Amino acid sequence: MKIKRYFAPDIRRAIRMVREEQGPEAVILSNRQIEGGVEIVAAIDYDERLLSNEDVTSKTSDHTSDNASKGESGTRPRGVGAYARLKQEQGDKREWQAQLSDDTHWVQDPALVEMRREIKDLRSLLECQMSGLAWGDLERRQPLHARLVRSLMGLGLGAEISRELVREIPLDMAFDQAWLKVIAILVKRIAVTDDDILTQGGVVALLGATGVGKTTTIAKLAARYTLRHGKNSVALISTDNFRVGAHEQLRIYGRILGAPVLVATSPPELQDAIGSQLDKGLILIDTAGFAPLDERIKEQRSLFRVANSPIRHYLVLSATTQIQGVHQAVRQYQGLEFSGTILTKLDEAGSMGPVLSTVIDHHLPVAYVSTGQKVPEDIAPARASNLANHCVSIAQGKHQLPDDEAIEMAYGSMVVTSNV
Ligand SMILES: Nc1nc2c(ncn2[C@@H]2O[C@H](COP(=O)(O)OP(=O)(O)OP(=O)(O)O)[C@@H](O)[C@H]2O)c(=O)[nH]1
Ligand SMILES: [Mg+2]
Repeated sequence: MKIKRYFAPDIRRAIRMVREEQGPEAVILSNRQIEGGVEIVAAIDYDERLLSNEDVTSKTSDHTSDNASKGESGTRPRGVGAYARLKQEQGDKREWQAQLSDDTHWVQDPALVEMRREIKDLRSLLECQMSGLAWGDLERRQPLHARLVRSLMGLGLGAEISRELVREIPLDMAFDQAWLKVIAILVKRIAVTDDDILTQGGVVALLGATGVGKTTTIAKLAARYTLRHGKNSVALISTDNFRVGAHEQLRIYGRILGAPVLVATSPPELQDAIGSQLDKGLILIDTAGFAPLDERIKEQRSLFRVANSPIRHYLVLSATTQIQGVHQAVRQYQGLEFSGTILTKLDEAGSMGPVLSTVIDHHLPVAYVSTGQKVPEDIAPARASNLANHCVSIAQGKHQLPDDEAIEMAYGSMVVTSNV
């Protein structure tokens, strides 16, 4: 039997570490919350008799992870190896066994697995029932609000923001009037930055998921800035060290615009590159796009999380992305402060609801909208009323409202989760 202790920031990652290293046969002996994360003790070739046997002391400490067996982790006992040491120190077998059984969590006990599955099924059944009840309740008690929420969700907006937008609407208002009021509230909730990049200049980095249009948008902004402020007013910096030939696209735009293109792949290089171009009114920094769970995002974040940096960050979001994807795109850059967002691919979007819900939810002002591939034509400063109108007109073009079941589920699960 081989026993090892694992530490991870959360239980999911800790279990993944166990699975990756010890495989599906691994038995999780215990888990507990400790400072900074979760500690799991897992065993492979698990033999229950060994744990109750006197010999366990030497066996477990032989195989426990280095830190645990050397006792580096402080005074608190950790994992099975630590329990064994505790036993040695105290010479009290019963106490050790009692502690082991108190803390042990038999994740793979078939009865527990079955029970957990049943609880999960019951929970989703209950949530489903409550979702239907929550929506039914709204329809019965506040029919105007229910109709408005349905229409807003038809624009692709999330359940929570839809409910918020209608909250202040008097219950006895005529629908058409109420609808105009709701759209006016929506307009107020969309913050914009009023052409800040092209008017203020400065050092600006565009970040965002792969293929959302960062490099194309940089070319559009650089071209527009050059048109306004003349030649030699812009510099471009590529930080994409992750892909072969990554700098080429930017170099081509730089050649066309007569703008220098520099490469920087570490914080000092980036600082030097910025320092060498301070005579320019606008320095635009291009970054590599990554899929949401790509580990290299951390490396990229550390490039930009530099104290007293003059860089303003903008998150580029494609309007063609589904709502979960847009939220994830924002979350993956947590820790970086964004001055605003740039919404791209409005020309291809089937709904503006997901990106608008996301920017409202995360309090991100919209700086620009991109409406096509043409450089420099297809970009404009964001206007809240245009965004809201575009959102409504796309949905009107489709002439379809979400079906009852979809609304019940989305609205109900919002109510259920906000009450948990
Ligand atoms: N339809 C449409 N296409 C766009 C828009 N903006 C960019 N594109 C296209 O989207 C594709 C990807 O654009 P890029 O600028 O290379 O995207 P990126 O974010 O730099 O991509 P990575 O560097 O790979 O992460 C290209 O074909 C662009 O022409 C837009 O507003 N509308
Ligand atoms: Mg690019």
